[in-house]
Amino acid sequence: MTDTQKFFGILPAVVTPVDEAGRFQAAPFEALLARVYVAGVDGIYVCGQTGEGLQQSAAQRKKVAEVAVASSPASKQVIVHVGAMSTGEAVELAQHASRAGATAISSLPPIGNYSFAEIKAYYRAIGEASSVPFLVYYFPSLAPSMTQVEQLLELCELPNVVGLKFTDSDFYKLSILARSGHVVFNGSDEMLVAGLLRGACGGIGSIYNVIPEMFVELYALASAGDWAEASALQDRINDLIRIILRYPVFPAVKTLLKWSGLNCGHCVKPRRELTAEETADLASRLQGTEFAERFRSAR
Ligand code: MN9
Repeated sequence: MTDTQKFFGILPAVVTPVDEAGRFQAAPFEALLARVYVAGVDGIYVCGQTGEGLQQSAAQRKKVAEVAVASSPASKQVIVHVGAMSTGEAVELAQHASRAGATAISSLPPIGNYSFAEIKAYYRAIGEASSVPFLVYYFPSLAPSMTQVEQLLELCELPNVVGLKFTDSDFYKLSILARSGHVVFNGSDEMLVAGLLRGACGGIGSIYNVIPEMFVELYALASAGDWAEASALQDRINDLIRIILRYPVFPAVKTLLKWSGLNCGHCVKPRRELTAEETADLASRLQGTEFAERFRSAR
């Protein structure tokens, strides 16, 4: 099986349930995974931005990765984000995830004002430490020195790198990467249909936590070439995303999960909770939408 056949479909960037002190809560995490797999997702992306990997200790991230692998059917893709503030810690997490049974690893660029040469050395070290495929996480606002398509193609040549998680709206760039034979996951949930049309093999996203089956259906429609229906479904999804984006995304997603009967606790500080006013506003905006019933405990 080639890499482009091995990676596909809908992968929620799953939230990490934590208590008020930021300690990982395995039981709601297992319940969330069971729920998204029942909805038909093809895998999960663990401890990324949505999963607040960078806000947790390395020891806790290893635990989350282990529970993620243990709670996933063997046929599902478990991609563990190992990006960290230092190359050393990212390498340690990459080695751990490879041993723990992850399907692949992934990493954001190092956060800070680094040159492309520094970023490339970081990715090389992680790729060399990994024994599973590696997906670079392209997120231009976090790393302005890593935005040119030639640079991204260069990173795709590093050891074990098979492609990227692509969070941008430049679908010209996306299409070049995909046509060059690399695995490209779309990262902007509100533009998934556009990414799929231009060659993404699937999508990884935070909104998939709350409406996984709608994204599964969108992917099925796109795979069948039914672009008109896929686009209409994207519009329905975006009615919810427009509401969510009025607030900080990750606490909003956790609030919606709670309202759908799955308490995933808090976000890791310094990420704040929604205020009482925002929570009431979110609840009232859901009223009368097709999502009202799903998040019924908001009433
Ligand atoms: O890349 C996610 N982006 C971030 C993935 O986590 C910053 C997306 O899933 C967005 O949260 C989503 C809403 O804008 O598209």
